[in-house]
Amino acid sequence: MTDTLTPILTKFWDDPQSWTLATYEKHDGYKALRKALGMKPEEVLGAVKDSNIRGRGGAGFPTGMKWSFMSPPDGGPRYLVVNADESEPGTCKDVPLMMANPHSLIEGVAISSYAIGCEHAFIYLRGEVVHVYRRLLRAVEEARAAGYLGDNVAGSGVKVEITVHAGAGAYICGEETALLDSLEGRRGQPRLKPPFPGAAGLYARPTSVNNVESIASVPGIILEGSDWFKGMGTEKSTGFGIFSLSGHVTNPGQFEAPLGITMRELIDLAGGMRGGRKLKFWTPGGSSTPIFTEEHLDVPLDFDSVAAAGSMLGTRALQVFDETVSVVRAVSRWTDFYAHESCGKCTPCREGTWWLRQIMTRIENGQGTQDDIDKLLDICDNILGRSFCALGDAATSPITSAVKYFREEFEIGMHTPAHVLFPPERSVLF
Ligand code: L3W
Ligand code: SF4
Repeated sequence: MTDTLTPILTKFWDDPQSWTLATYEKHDGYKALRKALGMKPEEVLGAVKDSNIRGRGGAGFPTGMKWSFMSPPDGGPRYLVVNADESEPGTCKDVPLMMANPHSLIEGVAISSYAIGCEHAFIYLRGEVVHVYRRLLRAVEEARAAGYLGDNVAGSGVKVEITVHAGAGAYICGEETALLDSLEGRRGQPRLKPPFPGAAGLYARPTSVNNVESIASVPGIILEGSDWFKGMGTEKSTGFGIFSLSGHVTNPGQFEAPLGITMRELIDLAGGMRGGRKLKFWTPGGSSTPIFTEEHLDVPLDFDSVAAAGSMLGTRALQVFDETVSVVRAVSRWTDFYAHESCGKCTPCREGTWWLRQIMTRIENGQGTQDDIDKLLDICDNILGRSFCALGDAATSPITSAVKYFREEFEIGMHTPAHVLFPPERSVLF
């Protein structure tokens, strides 16, 4: 760890039994909950709003604002749903956080529920991560036995229960309204918005859907104060975040740092490029965000700077690809993924991703035709902004950005297969 890093949520991941209540309490765990219960719910909400924390699940919508958009209490139930369906290719921050430090999420859920008047919160987990499901169930049991959950949280008379629910493993269930449908027991497909979940969400009741890392950051904001949080990051992207670095770096992993750190700094922290090879391209926020190249290494990784440079910060899933990788093959794999995960509800995405896959496979195999690049871009144009949810748009991002930076490689794909140009045995990935 260097001075550039801000280990907060990751602070004691290396402790033995870091996931237990005893370890969490040793590191001031649940102190923030006691402090929050001594405040009025609107004061807790005010502190989160004042911190300017923006959602850590990809879109960067301000968390406090989302909470204050919920319909006013009417005596009926209100829900907090934690989106723990981490499925964006390259994203690996919520799963390690829930494994190593599940109580930070549970304490965050208890405080956030108190702030928005929710007595029953849900954690919706992607179905494949059975080990995380078990860990969360155990941690919720521990917290309940210690009086941090239940009918009388920490003796305050406040009620907060948590249900941990495992989905069935569909990428679309990370879209907040598809997640709610799935949680209600239906096939997960996006709902029309508005109404936003804040007005009519789970069981048509006011609901806030927030990412794991957003909620796990709340105890720190309450305990240390919103100025402490705003002291990190940039003016419009406050605080810290977990950056997951994967691919061709010497030491891949999770790096918790202030928003605004650059990819150049992060690659240095990860021990540089593996084998001293040259960087070819990288994703700032998973495969759903337009790719970047070497020219973007000094772009501050905050929401606005990344957007100004033509991509999205997304989930800070930084996938690094060196010069041995075929960009066509990498994009082709991502296109397979989107075609497979398209829920089929709307035509541009359902049909368009199928066509993108046909063309990408042709080009990858060196069997592209002269007008295939134009066709790819034309199909992307017909998906982007015309799909029902963000998945359709996301499917176009790797293609349009890869053609922008590496058009030549697509042109070579008219006659030379990617595996000839970039033999897979030279590269661990792809
Ligand atoms: C009330 C309004 N609420 C917006 C709420 C809305 C939602 C949040 C953000 O997509 C992105 C996507 C992926 N009144 C509101 C309002 N809200 N206006 O704010 O909404 P939105 O529509 O900007 O985004 P989204 O539909 O939540 C998320 C990108 O993130 N992404 C992430 C992918 C995968 C993961 C994962 O695996 N963990 O997150 C990657 O880049 O492409 O653009 O809550 O209700 N007027
Ligand atoms: Fe389903 Fe794709 Fe349409 Fe989203 S864009 S609703 S995933 S078909």
